Amino acid sequence: MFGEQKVSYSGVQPSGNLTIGNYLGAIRNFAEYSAQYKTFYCVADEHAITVRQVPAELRRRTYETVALYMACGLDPAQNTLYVQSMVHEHAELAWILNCFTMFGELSRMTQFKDKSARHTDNINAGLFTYPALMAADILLYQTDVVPVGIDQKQHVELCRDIAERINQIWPGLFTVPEPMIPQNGMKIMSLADPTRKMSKSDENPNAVVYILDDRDTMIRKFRRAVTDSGSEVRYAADKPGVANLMTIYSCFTGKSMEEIEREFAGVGYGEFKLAVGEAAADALAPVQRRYTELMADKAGLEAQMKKGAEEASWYARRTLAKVKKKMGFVQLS
Ligand code: AQP
Repeated sequence: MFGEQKVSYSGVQPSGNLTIGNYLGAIRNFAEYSAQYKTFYCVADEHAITVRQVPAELRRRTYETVALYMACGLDPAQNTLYVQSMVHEHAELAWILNCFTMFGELSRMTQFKDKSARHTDNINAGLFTYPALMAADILLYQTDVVPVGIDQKQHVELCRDIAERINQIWPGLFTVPEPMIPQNGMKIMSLADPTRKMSKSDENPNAVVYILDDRDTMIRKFRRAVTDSGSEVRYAADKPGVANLMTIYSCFTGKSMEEIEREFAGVGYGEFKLAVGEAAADALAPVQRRYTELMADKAGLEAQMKKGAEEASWYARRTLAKVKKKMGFVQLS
């Protein structure tokens, strides 16, 4: 809560090309919140370097992510859209929050366990303390709600614990945020292994559908998606591959699971997978067209980044100044 205004905050890492998981679990829901909240959306480039990045690619994907946010319907006049590394208060508050975050808490984070298992050659301290930076992102803006996919719920819960711990010492210093998780699309799974989350950094490109994949590529990937034994299109726990495809189809068409089961009763998986691919391609075509227009205007994107960073800094500075004063840091007038 900033003054009288309720705040919504979320971010996406430019750590790879954005997937339909990022889209359905997070970005496509973002635009609607600006009616109700003061909204902040960040391109989390500082989070991205917890895994080794190629600098030129990180830079390119930062532009692309800003353009994709806008192509997915985020109007910069109504939402503060900015790049994390352009607002230095994030890194500063993260250090302070590190000093209020326990080793045991960080050790329990499933994302740390997953990513340290996947990147055994680079289990760096930033990967471990990632949730303290994420808490800083959220708490800097006195955030009330954090729209995220279910994979990020554990980090938002830790952020709440950190805020409450600090508020016990200095009551009211931080707003304690709530995660806001969409009912449908909360976790889109890999097309190659439906027991694993679809992730933009997955090394198998056939496991992942990117927002910017062309129509033929999308359809080909869905056609190859792992399904289960049998041939019935039915939503069930013992059919994780089909259930995942049904979730994707439902998100893109708005149809319920019962409607989908009826629509594909008696037809094989082949026809169903083709329909999922076509629905995804149809829904994403306008986003792709708008994205191409936005990317053609690099100066326009940079102007947007500058405006967003200035807006975000105004809020971030105020919270950080209050926190530093409470910490006992000398503040010169
Ligand atoms: N598969 C998913 N289903 C639903 N929501 C998802 N999100 C990510 N994957 C899925 C949501 O997208 C938002 C941005 O995520 P992020 O970029 O901050 O990081 P992440 O959750 O770690 O996403 P990735 O794609 O898995 O990135 P990498 O591979 O770099 O780790 C978040 O709201 C997230 O919940």
